[in-house]
Amino acid sequence: MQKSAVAAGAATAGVVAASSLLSPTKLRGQSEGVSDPGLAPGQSDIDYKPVVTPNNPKLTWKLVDGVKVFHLIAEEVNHQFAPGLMAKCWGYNGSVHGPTIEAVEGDRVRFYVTNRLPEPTTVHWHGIILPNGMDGVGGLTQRIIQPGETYKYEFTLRQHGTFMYHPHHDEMTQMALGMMGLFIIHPRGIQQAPDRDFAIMLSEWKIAPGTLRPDSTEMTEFNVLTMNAAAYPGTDSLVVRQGERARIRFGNLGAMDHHPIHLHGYSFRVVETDGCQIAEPAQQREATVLVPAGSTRAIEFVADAPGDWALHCHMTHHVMNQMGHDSLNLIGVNTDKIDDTVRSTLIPGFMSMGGDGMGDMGGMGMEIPKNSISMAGGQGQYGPITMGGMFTILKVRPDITSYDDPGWYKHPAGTLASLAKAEELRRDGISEDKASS
Ligand SMILES: [Cu+2]
Repeated sequence: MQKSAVAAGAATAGVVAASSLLSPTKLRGQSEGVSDPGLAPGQSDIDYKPVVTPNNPKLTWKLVDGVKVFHLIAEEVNHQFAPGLMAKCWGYNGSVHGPTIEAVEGDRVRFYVTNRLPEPTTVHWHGIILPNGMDGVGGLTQRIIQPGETYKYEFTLRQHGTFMYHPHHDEMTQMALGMMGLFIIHPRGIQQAPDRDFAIMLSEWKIAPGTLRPDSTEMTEFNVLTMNAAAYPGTDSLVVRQGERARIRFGNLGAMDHHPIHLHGYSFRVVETDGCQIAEPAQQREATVLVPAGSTRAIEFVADAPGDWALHCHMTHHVMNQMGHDSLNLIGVNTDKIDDTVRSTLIPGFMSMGGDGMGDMGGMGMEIPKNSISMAGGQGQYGPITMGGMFTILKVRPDITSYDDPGWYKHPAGTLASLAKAEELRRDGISEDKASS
């Protein structure tokens, strides 16, 4: 494709279609990869507004003869999911997940991939329109990259949206150990860009309490659920100034689960599925967006309501950390005798948990195995927050001058749930003795 033809396509692309640089009648072939030089490299804050990836770095690049050149190094990484939980994972460039790749529609990109793992790997560019031989499927479209080797991928970006990258060799092992990343392609021009643009990769892990290796053979019992490889309270908040237009992109490369991601306080529009923009009349308004395995979704909303708004997976076991899994069901059980017996015969100081529910476990500071995190999250301004894992906080504030974490929201008088006063109960005819009065 000639540069002028690409430019003409880009000028009319707008928000219409992800594959806007492709003529619908043009057949895509193997030659396009080498004959398509792309456009002039897109520049930050001129051609695009950078995305924010909480808890995760960006992949840097350099310009060589008009091509953006990136270098991914697949390697073992000691990764912290939250304070108190480390694991030996596999990632890229010292990061788990891999750094976010960010580029612009029309860019020509070249990726060098160096394999420092003990086994072969490849990189697949998930959702991206490219020549077949650049698709990164070991055995099918390329030879696998042996330990110590460096491979080269090169193509021109012909779409914009939210995409991903991951190995396509020994996927079960390599992705369970953390090898995945976001690949954001911006449209050319910042006119349409939201004020705040966040991107979050969802994933799931099995890390037995006290161990250091994620278990890649696990099929169902995942006990560390993450956003950008962080489990709450390790997740960074998403900070937005009141009134700004915000976009949040989600990708899901977890092994087995789909994640219904719920945002409190807002109804948002689902604006993108798998890197394809949805025309405005067809955008669904929702409060929960399902992000299936192997998919991306993007939502947008005007952040008109100030506050600390929970943003989390609505699978209740996906907002639990390690110690909430595989425990005994003691709901309704009087555990006094069990505790006495265990203390006197087995473990001095033993205390069973869960007879009255599990909410206490967030705040008890009970002793847990080395290198593990308690089932529930952190401490909020009003007490323990009993969610961990795939949970973070959207912090919307008026008149902030920086996007540093602003701390807890100060609730204006009369806008905070509080203990009912006796005169209020009397006034409204509420009897605490008779539930059905
Ligand atoms: Cu989930």
